[in-house]
Amino acid sequence: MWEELKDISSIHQDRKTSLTGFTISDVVRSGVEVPSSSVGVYAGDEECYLLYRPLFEPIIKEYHGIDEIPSHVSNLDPHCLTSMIENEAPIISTRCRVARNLSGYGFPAGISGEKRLEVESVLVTALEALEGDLSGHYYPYDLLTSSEKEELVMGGYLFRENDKYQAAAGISRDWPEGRGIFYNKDKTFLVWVNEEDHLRIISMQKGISANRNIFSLSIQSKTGADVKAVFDRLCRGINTINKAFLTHAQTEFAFHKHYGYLSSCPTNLGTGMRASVHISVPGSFNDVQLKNTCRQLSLDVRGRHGEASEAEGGVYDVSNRQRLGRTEVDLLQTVIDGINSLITYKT
Ligand code: ADP
Ligand code: DAR
Repeated sequence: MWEELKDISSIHQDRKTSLTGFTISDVVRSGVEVPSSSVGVYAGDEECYLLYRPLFEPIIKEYHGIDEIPSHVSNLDPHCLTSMIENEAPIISTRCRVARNLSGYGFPAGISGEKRLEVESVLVTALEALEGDLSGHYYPYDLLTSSEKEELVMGGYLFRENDKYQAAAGISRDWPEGRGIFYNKDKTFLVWVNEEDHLRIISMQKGISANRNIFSLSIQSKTGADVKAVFDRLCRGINTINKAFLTHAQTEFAFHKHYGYLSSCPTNLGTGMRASVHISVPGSFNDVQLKNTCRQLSLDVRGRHGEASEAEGGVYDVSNRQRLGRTEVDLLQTVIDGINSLITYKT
């Protein structure tokens, strides 16, 4: 990869983006400094995707499994879902999140400390305008106690500190200034502020009891991961926050007609959406079998505690891998249909 990059780098070595002065070396720094990177590049601002297009586009096509860069189309209408996850699926919890950045500001890898605090202020104003089941409070990260952080992280609600990829990319500069989390009283609607992206807008809720595995046909209780309710809450949150930006800050989500909603990492372009279920899988279904089957179903498998974690107690995080080239409804339908296929699988 680096050999191929050197040619691109020599062409672009004197280039800098206008807003943050991000160079191609800045873009690839994380991948160069952390060899375990699977992607290794981050954008410091919107212009990176255009100025360093020869670098980004092959990565984008490969990750999202597309041959051509599309014109992005969004569908945030839960009524367009055509099916639900079967009741017998042992879903412990359901989560749907999108990555978003504010247009006109450097992304976390390139933003200045002063502008990061300005982004936090704009976001908090918008979040305070949320009403009904979306209303909640903003908690600046540096005001959370260690035990509060631990409880929120272990509950799956809060980002982890010391991400080596983000540190190498410059995303963690001035940590924890300007970072924080917003959530409603039930912790079913949450917003991460100034972590990997300016916003991670999250809707999540516990599913049914986990005391059944993926193959048990004895339905001990009426079940069902209410994916539609989780998605509906997310869509209302996205739309409300974007309207608040337009009203209070005369800005909106960073967007490109082909790349969709622009994110720090190219894996989160397009919809920026990862829809995941935590599902209980018995020991007889080993890691390799599960990951191979999920790959065939266009699904990604993570551990119970997030991207870099392993399964715990037979619980896996299964979600859509693709984020660009299909709508939010289509990607969510892929997860629903994939889980319904998975629960019919016999080892
Ligand atoms: P992201 O989803 O934002 O890309 P991660 O995969 O690291 O990042 O997940 C972030 C946090 O969300 C982790 O603590 C993870 O355990 C939690 N999480 C993800 N999906 C679910 C889910 N379906 N139910 C409960 N918690 C979840
Ligand atoms: N760890 C980085 C990013 C991969 C995608 N995950 C994100 N963006 N959180 C890597 O290059 O492996």
